Amino acid sequence: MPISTYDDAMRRARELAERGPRTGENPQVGCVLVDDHGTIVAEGWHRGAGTTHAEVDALSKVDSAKGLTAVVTLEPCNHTGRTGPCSKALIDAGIARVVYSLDDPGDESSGGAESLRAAGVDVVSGVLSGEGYQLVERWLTANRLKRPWVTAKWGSSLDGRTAASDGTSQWITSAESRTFVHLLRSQHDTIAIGTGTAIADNPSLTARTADGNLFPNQPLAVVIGDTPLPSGSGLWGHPRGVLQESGALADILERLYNIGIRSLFLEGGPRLMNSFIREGLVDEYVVCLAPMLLGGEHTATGDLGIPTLTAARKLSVTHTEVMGGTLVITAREAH
Ligand code: AOF
Ligand code: ZN
Repeated sequence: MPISTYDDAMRRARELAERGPRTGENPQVGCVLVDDHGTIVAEGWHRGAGTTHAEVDALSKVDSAKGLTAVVTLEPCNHTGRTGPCSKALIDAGIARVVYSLDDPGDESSGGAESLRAAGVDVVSGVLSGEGYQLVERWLTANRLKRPWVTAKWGSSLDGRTAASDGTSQWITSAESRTFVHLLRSQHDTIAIGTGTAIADNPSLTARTADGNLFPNQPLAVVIGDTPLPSGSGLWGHPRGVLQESGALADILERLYNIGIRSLFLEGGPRLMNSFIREGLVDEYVVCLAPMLLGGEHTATGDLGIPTLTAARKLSVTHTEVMGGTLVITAREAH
């Protein structure tokens, strides 16, 4: 069958993958088993670290998988982690062909395609890989850089101020854009702020819906800086807990990666924001611009160490949306 025959099955596998959690140590993965006519006979998906992988989930739905094709969004793993190797499960089940989208980048988990081929299974890779990339981009980036994906967010006036001269800042951006920010919080493993901000604002750092309820997924609160968090801080009551970190940012991010953190939502203040940007540790910016002017010295970022225009950090915009009058811009470093 031509490779394009599997496009619909791959799209379905991706839909199934999206049912899994967007946060956590493992990627979202979906799998469908198709027969010789291209008809889907079983579906599976991964429900997060520690649970069954997508392929094994799909295999569990059929009495016999002999001669079937497995269409998977990620190369089947080849290692025994918290669960056994999917390559072996597929071989043992008598799967005739495996069609997948993206290679597994893991040092231990990769190599599934080779094992499958060695066992006589027909393997096709790269099917709809462009579209599939978006789904696991954060996870792939984190794996490659061995640090969490970092989304930096700030809300400011049109002239880039995050507070008025007297420090008042609640609220500059619209309620609608703030609700969106809470959704983004719930889609990250951690929220990070500087100690100064933690002390000055006493924020809750929880992810809440518009009516004030907690999202099922709460990011871990991370406070970065040398000053200890005061005993009266509301963060001690954070539902996921609070972690205090100090030292070089690269080391902090490495430690977070090593405890399974794959994404971090950075919320300021300006000094911490500066350090992340200067060190090239931001993967995505979400900037909420409110239609007001504040002037003054409370700028979103301070000196970024850019001496001249040609050295500017150039960004490219990936999305814009007006939410309750506030312009929300999503941008990436241009490469
Ligand atoms: C697959 N199918 O559904 C997923 C895969 O600790 P474990 O056993 O859960 O293994 C985690 C690794 O397995 C993860 O880092 C990634 O490389 C791969 N994820 N592989 O074949 C799946 N979730
Ligand atoms: Zn697996």
